[in-house]
Amino acid sequence: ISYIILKLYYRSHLELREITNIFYISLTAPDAQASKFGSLWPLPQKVQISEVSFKLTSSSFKIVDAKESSAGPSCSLLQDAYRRYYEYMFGSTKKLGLSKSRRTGPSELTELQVWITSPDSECDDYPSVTSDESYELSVDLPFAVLKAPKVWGALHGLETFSQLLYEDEYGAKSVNATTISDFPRFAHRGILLDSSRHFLPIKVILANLETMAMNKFNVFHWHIVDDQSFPYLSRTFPQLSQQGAYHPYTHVYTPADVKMVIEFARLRGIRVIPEFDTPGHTQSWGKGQKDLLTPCYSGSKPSGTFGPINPILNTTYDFMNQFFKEISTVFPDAYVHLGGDEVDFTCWRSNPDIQLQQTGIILHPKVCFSFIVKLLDIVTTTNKGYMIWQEVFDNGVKLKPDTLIHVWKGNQEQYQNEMANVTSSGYQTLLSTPWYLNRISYGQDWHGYYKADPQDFKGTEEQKKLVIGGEACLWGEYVDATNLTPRLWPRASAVAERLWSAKDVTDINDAFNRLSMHRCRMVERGIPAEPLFSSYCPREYK
Ligand code: CP6
Repeated sequence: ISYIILKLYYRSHLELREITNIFYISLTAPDAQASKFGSLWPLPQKVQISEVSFKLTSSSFKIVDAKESSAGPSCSLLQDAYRRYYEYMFGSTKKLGLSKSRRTGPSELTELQVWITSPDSECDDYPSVTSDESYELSVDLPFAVLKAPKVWGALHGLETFSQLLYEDEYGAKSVNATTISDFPRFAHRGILLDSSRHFLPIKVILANLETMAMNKFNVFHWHIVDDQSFPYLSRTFPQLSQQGAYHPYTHVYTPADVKMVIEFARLRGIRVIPEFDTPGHTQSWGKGQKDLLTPCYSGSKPSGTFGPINPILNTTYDFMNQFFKEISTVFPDAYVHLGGDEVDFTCWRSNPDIQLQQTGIILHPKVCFSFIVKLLDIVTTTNKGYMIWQEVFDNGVKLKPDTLIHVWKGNQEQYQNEMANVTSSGYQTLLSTPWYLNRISYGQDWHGYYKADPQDFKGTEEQKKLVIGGEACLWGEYVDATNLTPRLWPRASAVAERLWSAKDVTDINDAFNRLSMHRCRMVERGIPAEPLFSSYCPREYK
């Protein structure tokens, strides 16, 4: 009986929501909280919002291809996006047939025309680090126009347009006459998720990709395997996940799952870069691949434990060759992340065969070198570029000139020195150190994320140009499907604005006001993003 009562209460609760919707729809945030940029996040490069406002109605409003556009009805990436954004703006899919019969008011905006201006829209391509993400948006009568050279800019422009909508005091959808010209400050704006410490169900990954698009992030760095588990189902080496995943069927990403993630991301202008971290962080690999890991010794006998990948066996490199050949075909992005961080040398040091190869001298970083040099050669033969954690650079490994060095360690002074060193050696770099979102503390820690600037270090203009962006990292030791989304959002949104908006967008009060509204928007769109501070959202009900 109590179960039935609970169920009834839950239903009446839902109905109440409908009722309160009618009466309280006009609640808006107090004026003192308003930014002159409304709820735009991340802030576009150039924005002009006028006082003139137009109404929009779900029955009349349409998103259409401009006549001159190089992408038409056959571009499903855009058609999909129109549907998505129509739903975000009006709460449901358009009912066909209604639009023609209704008369429209004098100051009603009825159309957003999307115009891809370059002859090649790139509709069927994958996004890359050189993709043109710029767009221009003009909201005016008789229709709004979104111009972009490529579909990637159009996707961002649709998000921006949807952020311009607000409800007037009667709850009617409105938009002000606006001109926006926008492009990203950095080309690489990423989120790292870790699916090894906890398995992340596909739907959590997809919800995260959807939220990334709302924040104009464009790289999903998939730290897919690590010591704790190996959920990647390899066609070539199925025993890796068979033995190394938390569960061989339920806690794996099948080829179909991976394809789905990559396509879902592509439709949102997001690249998927997988990380297969070696030679350390590979305990789970050892379960399904015999002799891959180094046997550790205690004195003259094997201790039964294993260390990093065994760098002195030819079989190691045969395996690596086949494995990365597969990875290069499964993941279409031009880059893979090869890790190389936190290699523990004690096991290598204990192993007599490795000692022998070193002729007794303690040169264990050299062993690591030789492994990484060989791995880099292998990956180069698959025609991929690579990213690596900063340790590989710190150890002086010779790298291809197009290698991306991912900085993750140290305090502010240390990471700024690292950025200076990496760029003075001519390498491109990405920053993550100030954006370890897995670290939590009481209070508004997003302030720190917001203030960090990846180009703040001592160096020439040339060096600053080598900084191609950064990534917010959410390592998985304390995160699974239950808490991932609220822990990531809206804290990662602070990083999103730092990487997209102009360098001088630093007003923390204005940011707070816009981000509070942006967070409410994410909640309204079904993303359980946590609050920034004591507050309420205009459309939340008991
Ligand atoms: N796993 C791997 C990790 C971390 C790294 N690599 C890590 C280190 C320190 C913190 C958080 C995460 N868990 N493979 C470092 C790049 Cl605070």
